[in-house]
Amino acid sequence: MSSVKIYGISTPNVPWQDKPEGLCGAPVWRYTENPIIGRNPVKGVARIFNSAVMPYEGEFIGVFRGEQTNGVPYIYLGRSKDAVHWDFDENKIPFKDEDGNDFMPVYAYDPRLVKVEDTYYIIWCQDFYGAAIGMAKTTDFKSFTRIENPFLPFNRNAVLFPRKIDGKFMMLSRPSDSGHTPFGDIFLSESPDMLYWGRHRHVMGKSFEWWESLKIGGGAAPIETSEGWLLFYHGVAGTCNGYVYSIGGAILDIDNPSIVKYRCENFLLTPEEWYEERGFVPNVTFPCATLQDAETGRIAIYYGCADTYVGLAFTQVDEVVGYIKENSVVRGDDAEIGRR
Ligand code: BMA
Repeated sequence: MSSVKIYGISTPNVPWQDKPEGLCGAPVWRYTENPIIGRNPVKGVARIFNSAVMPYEGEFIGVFRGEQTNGVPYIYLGRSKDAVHWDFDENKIPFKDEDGNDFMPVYAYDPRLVKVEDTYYIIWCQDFYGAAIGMAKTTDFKSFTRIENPFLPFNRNAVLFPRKIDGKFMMLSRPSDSGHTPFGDIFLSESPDMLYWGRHRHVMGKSFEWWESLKIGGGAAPIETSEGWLLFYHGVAGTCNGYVYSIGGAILDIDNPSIVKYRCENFLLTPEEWYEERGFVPNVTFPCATLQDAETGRIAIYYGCADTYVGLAFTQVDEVVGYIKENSVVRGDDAEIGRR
């Protein structure tokens, strides 16, 4: 039993391997059989990465960024009994709009999947006269209704909280430009109805730490714990040889998540294995989802590797929260309510 409590959906069959002996640095360790999804995973798709999974009916379901063989990314549904071995639909997710007409985004990437009350929401990046956030909902993973885009362009990175706060849906996002944005902070927006979004607040900025000194972006849906919302996010360094994407950790105030309580000055995971360093875009570890079990405190992190593969890493809630707190540096901007 963990001393830091996890609230929300529990997943007793979360994939797991014990911490290896001699691990130094952050208490996050890779699955020894990584990557869990290799190249050419399904007909017409060259690579799957930056994807999100959830428990569903005792097994697992997920939305996957599939880079088609024509190079255009789209979202595919996948199912798994153990959350490690996945079967993918050959067809793209067939979205309909709210009038029942077919809806096919020009492109769709970096999907997140979050259950709020009885509905599953998919949030991704798509073209809206430039890169912007697209959304759809489903209750059965058979019909998918595209709902209104929450934000104006440009924004390429968004994830919902798994429950309402004070009666409002809450979403983290990272306003950007339409390209390979060389800047970016995480913001929070709220909505009473999933249609109108406002009361925007600044959550966290890029930091002085070199591994996240260019930009940051929300990653997996925040995990509700007795210490606050545990957020795994990505932080980017701009090097002379291109961007490097690492995984960071922070804890946000439970009632007002625009306030950062703790923020780890060290990365939790950074590219160092071949499947993270080598691929379509080298040196990328990009978290999009977690599975967690309240009883044991086990957390499995799903992350995209080098824009080519999906990797799995593990941590334990007491250890990772302890590490974030011990190594926390929260600067003025982050501790504020974030309104100017
Ligand atoms: C970001 C997004 C991600 C990608 C990353 C590294 O801007 O496009 O999908 O993983 O760049 O290429």
